Amino acid sequence: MSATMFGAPLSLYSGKARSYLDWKGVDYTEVLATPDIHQSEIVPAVGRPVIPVVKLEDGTILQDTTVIIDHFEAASEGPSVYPQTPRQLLAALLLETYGDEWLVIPAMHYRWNYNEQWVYGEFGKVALPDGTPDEQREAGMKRGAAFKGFVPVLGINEATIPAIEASYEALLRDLDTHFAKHPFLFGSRPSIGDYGLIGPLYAHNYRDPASGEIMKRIAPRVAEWVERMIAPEPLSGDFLGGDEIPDTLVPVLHRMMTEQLPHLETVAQMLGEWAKANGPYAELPRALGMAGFTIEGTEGERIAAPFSLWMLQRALDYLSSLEGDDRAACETMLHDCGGDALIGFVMPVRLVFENHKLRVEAG
Ligand SMILES: N[C@@H](CCC(=O)N[C@@H](CS)C(=O)NCC(=O)O)C(=O)O
Repeated sequence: MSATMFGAPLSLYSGKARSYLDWKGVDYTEVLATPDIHQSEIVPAVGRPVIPVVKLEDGTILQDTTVIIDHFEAASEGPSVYPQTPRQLLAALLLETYGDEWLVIPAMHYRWNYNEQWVYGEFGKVALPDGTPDEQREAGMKRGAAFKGFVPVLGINEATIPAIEASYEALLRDLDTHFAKHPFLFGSRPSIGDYGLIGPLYAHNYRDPASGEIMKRIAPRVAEWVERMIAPEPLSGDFLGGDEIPDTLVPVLHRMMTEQLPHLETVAQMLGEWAKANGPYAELPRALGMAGFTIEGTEGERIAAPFSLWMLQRALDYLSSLEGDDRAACETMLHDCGGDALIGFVMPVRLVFENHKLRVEAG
């Protein structure tokens, strides 16, 4: 018996987990996360209908792609998706946070504003795998409505759409330049940063037809990277020597520091206030309210997700574990990509993600 992944073709985070498991050579079977599977397997174990979920041979349930990846990284001594050198590891952790928690904005924008009718059919294939296309479409519209509801709370609206598109297209061009020189972010091996980016850039922005057309037109080499990511040669490749951060990644990191980091600073402030009011033992809500952001000079507001700070905390913990030359090298890298605010970034409280729940660490 092998591990099972409950997922779906149209799901952002399923795409992230699947491409990792395939590169890692994990023996697993993917099972479509139908409503029956949610009811019998996922909700009883995780507490809510969410994918992807991995069920190990001994019945252990893993949820959250980062938890899934870390489980299989710890379980084997083979090649790792975590670079072993300071700048590459820090940059990779940051880019995982950027892909997972920020690029969901262009992913959801292009899905719902360019592919809405098509994607209802895709939701229907998961909700009612044996239904006729008409039945699937109807079921898909019901299921899809919940996801469409995320569009405005992610800050996607008439006022912000031009900026979201300008930023996304610039990102595609920057990545296209990068992938002209390197197969993956840090060389010939995919890193945890590549897995962060693949979620939005595969399931939504490559696989959704109208979005895929945009990617292939503006950035054909990004589409080729997606194709390498989803059909990998297991355990292959190496990270660049000398802890090199390719120059071509600086604009990508810079975009993260300009857009996502100031938003996360606001979320951190809100978390501090929430923790004062609620104490360490309360379970955190998925959103602490709405928090501002600026993309390409346009202001918007999106939900303030404390989970994004849990992701960032991983990078901050790594940075604060460093001393001497390693720390200096990372600080110079952050400075060069506009990330000075990360050097002094103080989490108001520590976050713990345990038993599928996010909470404030006591003490
Ligand atoms: N951070 C999580 C996110 C999982 C997630 O949000 N999955 C989406 C589908 S791609 C989902 O099931 N959303 C429904 C929900 O969370 O209510 C991960 O990395 O696994």
